[in-house]
Amino acid sequence: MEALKKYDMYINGEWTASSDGQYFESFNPATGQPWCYVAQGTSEDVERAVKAADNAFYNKDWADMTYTKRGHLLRKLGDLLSENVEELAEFETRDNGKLIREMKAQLTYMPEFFYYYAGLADKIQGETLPIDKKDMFVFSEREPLGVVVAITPWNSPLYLTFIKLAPALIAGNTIVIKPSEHSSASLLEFTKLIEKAGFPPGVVNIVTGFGADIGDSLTSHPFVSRVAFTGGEKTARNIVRNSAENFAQLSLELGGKSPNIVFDDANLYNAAMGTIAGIFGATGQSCVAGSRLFLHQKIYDEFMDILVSRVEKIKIGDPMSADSEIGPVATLNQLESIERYVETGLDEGGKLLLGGKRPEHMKEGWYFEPTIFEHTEHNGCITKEEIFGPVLSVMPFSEEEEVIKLANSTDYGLAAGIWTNDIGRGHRLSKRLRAGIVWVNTYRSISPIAPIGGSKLSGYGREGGLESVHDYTQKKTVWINTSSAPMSDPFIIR
Ligand code: TXE
Repeated sequence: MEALKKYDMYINGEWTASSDGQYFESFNPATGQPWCYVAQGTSEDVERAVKAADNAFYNKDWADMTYTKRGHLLRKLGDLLSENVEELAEFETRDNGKLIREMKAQLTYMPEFFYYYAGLADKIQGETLPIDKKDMFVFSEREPLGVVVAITPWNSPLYLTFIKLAPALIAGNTIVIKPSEHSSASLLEFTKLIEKAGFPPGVVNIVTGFGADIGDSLTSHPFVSRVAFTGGEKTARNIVRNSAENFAQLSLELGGKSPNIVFDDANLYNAAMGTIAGIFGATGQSCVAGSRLFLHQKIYDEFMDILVSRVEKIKIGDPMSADSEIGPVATLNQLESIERYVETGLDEGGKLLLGGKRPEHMKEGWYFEPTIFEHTEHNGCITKEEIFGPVLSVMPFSEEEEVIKLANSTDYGLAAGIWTNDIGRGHRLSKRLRAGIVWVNTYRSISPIAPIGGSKLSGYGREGGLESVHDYTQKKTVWINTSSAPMSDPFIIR
C-alpha cells in the first residue's frame, strides 16, 4: 500500500514537525479512509509560533516594509493562487469532500480577495484633526495590532483563511493560523505559495492540531492582539472567556438558521434554484445555509413541484467528478449529527418529503441525501437549531408581517434571502430582517468588497470590505506642540 502523505507545520519560515513528533490522520470523506498525516501541534509549538510572529512583527523586514511593498507581496500571492487553482482545488476536495466544480470556481475567484486588499495597502491612512487648542498640530494614524490568530473550520478552509489573512497582512500584522484538524491540507499546500511569494519568516505561521489540545494556549496567549474565529458556538464561548486573559479583540463568525422567503410575485424558477444553492450547495455545510424556507401559501404547491423535481435529480457522487452535485459531508461526526436531527424532526411530527438517509448507491464515504421536511408550524428543534447539513425545513405563510416575525424568531442573525419582484418589498424586508447579510433574488453571493458577519448567536464582527482592514488596525493619536513658549502651570490639563 502507498505510504500516506505527511504534512509538517510552518513556523518562522520553516517546515517543522511538532515538538513531540506526533502526527494524526486526516480523512477523505468520499472514502471514509485516511489519506494523509498532519503534524499534531502542542502548546510548545504554539509558543514557538506566537513568538516567531511577535519577533517578525518588530523585525524591520516586515515592520519597515512600506505599505506599497506589502501590497505588491499580496498581489503576488494572488497571482500564485491563480496559477495553482487546479491543484489546490483537488487537495481541498480530497480533504473535506467539497465538490471539485465548486472548489475550482471558488479558487478561480479567490485571488480577488488578495487583489482587493493589495489595492487598499496605500489607503490605510489617518487624519489631521481640526484641534481646538492653540499651537497644537494633532493627527491620527492607523497602526497594526500585532500578532493575529486565525482559527478556521473544515467547511471552507481556504476561503475562510483568505478573508482573514489578506486584511491582517496588509495592515502590517503578523499571523498564526490554526486550520481545522479535519481539513488542514489545502492550507498547508497554499503555505508553499506564501513561502514562494517571499514574506519574511515569521510573518505567517501555521500550527496544526486539535483545538482541544492547543486552542487555549493559542487564544489566551499574552502576545496575541486579535483572534479571528470561524466555527462553532461552544468554541466561540471558550475564546470569549480566554479573551478575558489577554483582552484580545475578537471577530466571531459562527453559524446560522437563515430564512429564505419566497413571495407569490417571485420568479419561482430562480427562487427554487436559489433555495437549492442555499441549502444543498456545499452539502448544506455553510454558515449561511438557507435552512428555513418560507413559502407564500398562494405559490406553495407550484413552487414545491419545481423544487422537488429538481432536488430529486440532484446527482450525489464522488466530489472529484465534475458532474457530481452533492458530495459527502466532511466528517463522520457531522454525518451522525445530521442523522440524529432527522430522527428528531420525525419525532416532532415534521413531514419528511425527500431524503432523510444515506444514499444506497454510495456505500463508502459519508454521504447524505438532500432532505426536505415540511412543517405546518415554526417550532421544534429542527426549525430552530443549526443542522449544518443538507436538510431543509419548509413552512407556509400568508402575510408579510407574519413572515418577518417568523424569519426573525431565531437565536441567530447571519443571513437571509428574499425572493420577490416587488422592489419596495425587497427593501422593506431587508431593513426588517435581523441578519448581517440579506440577499434579494440571489443567494450565497460573495465578494471581498462586501462584508459578512452576523449578530446574536451568529457572533460579532465583520469580515471582508473596507472596515475589515480597519479592524486589523488601531488608531494612534499624535500631538505636536508647535510653540516654543515656556510651559505654563504643569498642574492643570493642557
Ligand atoms: O467546530 P469547532 P465544529 C458550526 C456547525 C457545526 C458546529 C461544530 O453547526 O456543526 O459549529 O463544528 C478549533 N480553542 N460550524 O465542532 O470545534 C477547531 O480545531 C480554539 C459553523 O467542527 O468550533 C477548528 O479549527 N480553537 C461554522 C475550529 O475551532 C478551537 C463552521 C472550528 O471548530 C477549540 C464550522 C478551542 N478550545 C462549524 N476547539 C461556520 N460559521 O461556517 C476547537 N477549535
